[in-house]
Amino acid sequence: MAEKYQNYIDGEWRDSLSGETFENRNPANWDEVVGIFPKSGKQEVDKAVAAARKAFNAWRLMPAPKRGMILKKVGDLMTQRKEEIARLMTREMGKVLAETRGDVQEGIDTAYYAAMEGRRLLGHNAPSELPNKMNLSFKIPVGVAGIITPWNFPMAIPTWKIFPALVCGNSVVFKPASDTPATATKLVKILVEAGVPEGVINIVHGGGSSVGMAIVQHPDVDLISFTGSSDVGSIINSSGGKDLKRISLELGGKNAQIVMQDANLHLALDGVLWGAFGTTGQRCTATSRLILHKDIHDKFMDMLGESANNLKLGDGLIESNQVGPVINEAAREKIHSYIDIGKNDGATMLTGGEFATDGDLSKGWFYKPTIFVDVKQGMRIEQEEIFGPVLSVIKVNDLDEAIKVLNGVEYGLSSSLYTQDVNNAFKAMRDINCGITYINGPTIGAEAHMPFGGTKRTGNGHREGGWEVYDFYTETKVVYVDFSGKLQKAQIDVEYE
Ligand code: UN1
Repeated sequence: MAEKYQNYIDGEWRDSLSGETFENRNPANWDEVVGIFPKSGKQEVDKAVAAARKAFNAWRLMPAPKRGMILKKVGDLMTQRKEEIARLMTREMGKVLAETRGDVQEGIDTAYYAAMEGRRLLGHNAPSELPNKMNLSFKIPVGVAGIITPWNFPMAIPTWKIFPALVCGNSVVFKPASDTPATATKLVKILVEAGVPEGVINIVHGGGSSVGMAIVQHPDVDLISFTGSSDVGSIINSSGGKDLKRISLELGGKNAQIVMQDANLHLALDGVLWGAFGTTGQRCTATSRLILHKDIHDKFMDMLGESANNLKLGDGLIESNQVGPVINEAAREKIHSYIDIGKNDGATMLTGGEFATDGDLSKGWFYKPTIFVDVKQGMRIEQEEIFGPVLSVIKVNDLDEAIKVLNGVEYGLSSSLYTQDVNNAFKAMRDINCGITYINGPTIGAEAHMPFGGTKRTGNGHREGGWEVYDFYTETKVVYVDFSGKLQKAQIDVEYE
């Protein structure tokens, strides 16, 4: 029997009000039901938001270092349960164990960073223009945070949002992707066990258009943090934005790796295999374009085509497998639809382009690593986010052209340049219009303590991770203290020679 899961609202585990449920199946073996979840909607969201609002006042008054200590315990519990969570995550969304362990580790790193941030949350002080007066600023929480997360990093991404939200003193209503509700529930159980009070953390399971939109439109939710597609992000932005909510969006990518003629080609090969086919290409940071200098194009393609064919597909629970399935049937259909699109636009398919169905693979959503060559700037496979194991290769004449191609998309998340020439490296660091650039590393693998996010349609200017995210989850409060004992007027009682 598959395990039955519940919502967590106002300190209680509860079924949906209607009693309706949805199933979550293993993408590597669709016969396996991982769990049964409450199918919820606006009414459950209303209850969760009311609980979060009620709990907010006491939580905001708890000293931030004490809130940080709860997050320290969260990190310790995640460390103890790392393997158990990683295995559940692999069953739930398919990526291989080494990667789901990494996903949990990213959450642990985020917990310990948040724990110590409870002792920082620094404000400023600045001199006053008047005597016997002090000016300072400090951070205060925003209120109720609505957190909506994707399935590709089912632990790391929720922690990027929930941990800073909590340490800053906000209460949280959390809607995880309906493809990964089990991992999300594990996280909430850990938060509760570590001592997050009733009502401060709530989880409501269900679809984006029901639960997600109810959170975005709720008048008592003060801020929204969402990771997902640019199209959904744009809907959230207009819907929540009209009520002047604070909104952080981390959206799509069409990330490219450039390989120059002077690069270490073996290093660049390892980089592109990991960047393009790790997580089955389902990262916002995945390498979906490879921009090759003309002098090494043919040689590099010989090396790459063979290596991509040798990648071992299979159930991520088996340690020797390198590439898991894609998340679900709709995703596989979408990926496959790009094969005809690429061919019709004139690209040449070098390898892949079909479902992988040998043996046990026939029971899951497996797709062969796919490479297109002869791709030209502007083709749809070169412009659109496919979110699967599909790589488009573009040949260029020099670095200027490479950067122009790299920048010529509507997204700006991650990017990479392989070169041994220091001048090329610095030029790329300056001129690539993305939130993240790797030199001699693949486009994936951001570290939890660094700001994460992108330019253009990748987001709306906010960053997750690192120190910057703490600005998103706080308001700046400015205080002036006048201890002169008389009325002093700024700008007026100031004598300048
Ligand atoms: C994502 O794909 O949304 O940098 C997040 C990386 C990971 C996070 C990816 N640490 O690839």
